[in-house]
Amino acid sequence: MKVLVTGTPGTGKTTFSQALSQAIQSRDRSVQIVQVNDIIKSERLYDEYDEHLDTYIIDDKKVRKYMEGHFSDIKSDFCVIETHTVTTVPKKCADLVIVLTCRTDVLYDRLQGRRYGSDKVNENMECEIMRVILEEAHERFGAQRIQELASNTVEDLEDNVEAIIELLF
Ligand code: DAT
Repeated sequence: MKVLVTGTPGTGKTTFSQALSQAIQSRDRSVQIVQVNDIIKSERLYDEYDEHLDTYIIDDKKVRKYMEGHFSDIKSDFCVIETHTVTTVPKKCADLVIVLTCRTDVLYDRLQGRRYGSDKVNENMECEIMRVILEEAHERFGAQRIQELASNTVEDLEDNVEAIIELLF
């Protein structure tokens, strides 16, 4: 079972993916977290690095091709794929798509806390306000596979893990 966790940077993908993976393991099932960003960097699946926005310019097709091969090697019961670029994930690599969303005031504080430059903060704030990733996920994977979850508080995190565990087991 492959679970894609996506959302604007700062919405809580890493935090949620780790909590979900722990909950899966505590039910005696194996799980692997795949961080698409790490793969893009380690396998050099990008075209260039944009210094101004502190971001990699990605060749989606190249990443999807690599991901297809990568997934055929994964033997764990569950795979949690984490990325904010849904277009890098092949359609068959996500049975369930979780889109985390965040209140703008909460997200702003989290992004500021990362000491991002103002352009990068603004870009990500706009991405969240315009619901860009949610829309891309709908286009790519269809509404039936998508769960949109609010990710503002620790209570949200606990509720979200519980809700997804109920769906998966
Ligand atoms: P992402 O992986 O989407 O970039 P993250 O998991 O690194 O986001 O989280 C960004 C920050 O927000 C980090 O300091 C942890 C915190 N955080 C994440 N989810 C949260 C939640 N549901 N409630 C409170 N804080 C949260």
